[in-house]
Amino acid sequence: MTSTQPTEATTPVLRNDFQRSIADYWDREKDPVNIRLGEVDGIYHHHYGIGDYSPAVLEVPESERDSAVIAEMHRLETAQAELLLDHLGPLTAADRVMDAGSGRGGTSFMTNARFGCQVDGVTISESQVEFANGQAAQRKVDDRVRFHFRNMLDTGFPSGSMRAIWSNETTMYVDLAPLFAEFARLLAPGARYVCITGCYNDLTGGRSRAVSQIDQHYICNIHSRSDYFRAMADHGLVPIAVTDLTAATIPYWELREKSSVATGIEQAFLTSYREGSFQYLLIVADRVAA
Ligand code: GPP
Ligand code: MG
Repeated sequence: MTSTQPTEATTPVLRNDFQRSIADYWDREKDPVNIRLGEVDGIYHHHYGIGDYSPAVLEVPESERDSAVIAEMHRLETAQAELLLDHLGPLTAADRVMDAGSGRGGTSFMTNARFGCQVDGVTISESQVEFANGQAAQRKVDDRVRFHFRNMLDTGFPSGSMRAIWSNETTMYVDLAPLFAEFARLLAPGARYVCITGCYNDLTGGRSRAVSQIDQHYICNIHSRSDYFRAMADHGLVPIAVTDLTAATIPYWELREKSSVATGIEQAFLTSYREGSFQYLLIVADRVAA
């Protein structure tokens, strides 16, 4: 059986000022759009939603409308994570998987609940590590679900130890070549990588104004669609399914724009998705031995 503890990574967790600024952002982050949604059922997400919202939530009496909208947004975010999980398996309790950029742990807990597998989440935010490990203890799964202050570019986990890896809206924080090199090292032959991401559309050219606004808002660097497939091909990650979720995520942003927890970035997402300069993709790939 492989060790559950990371071995020593070869570099410091935070490698440069850019990574320190990202860690600082997430260490401080306590936005109601994430906290209030998480409080609905104790699953805290750091990603967006898919599927149609029920228009009825906008018609409930005013005193309860805010809570109804929050619960509906949370339902759409959970539906997004469920779709990601649909592509991770089959997994068993004997398997070990990694959440690359694990946030407050939402997708990790859902994965453990569905498959019983061991989950290691990595994030460069120490506050997120502390929060998510607290959640694991509270949920009594801390023997199976663990969060680590680790850099997903250099996790320190043993080679070939992971049966699956996912990144749920985190790849825009790193360069894809070193990221997929690390994933290829960690994944056993035939193991699965699932990526949900926003990427800019090569067909419409470079970064649109709205895409640049999203980059600035989150201090990230959104990659192009072609960047993903080139970097995957270069690192033995062979796509088996690609789903364009752009149309499916627009309703989430329309509801979020009307909600009390809107953050101001909603228009940039709606504009870029509607004009076609930005795409919300699910990419499923298998690790093929080099
Ligand atoms: C959402 O996290 C995801 C990111 C910050 C990465 C950017 C994603 C893209 C698809 C471009 P969140 O749930 O913490 O964001 P928010 O606080 O806006 O809800
Ligand atoms: Mg959010």
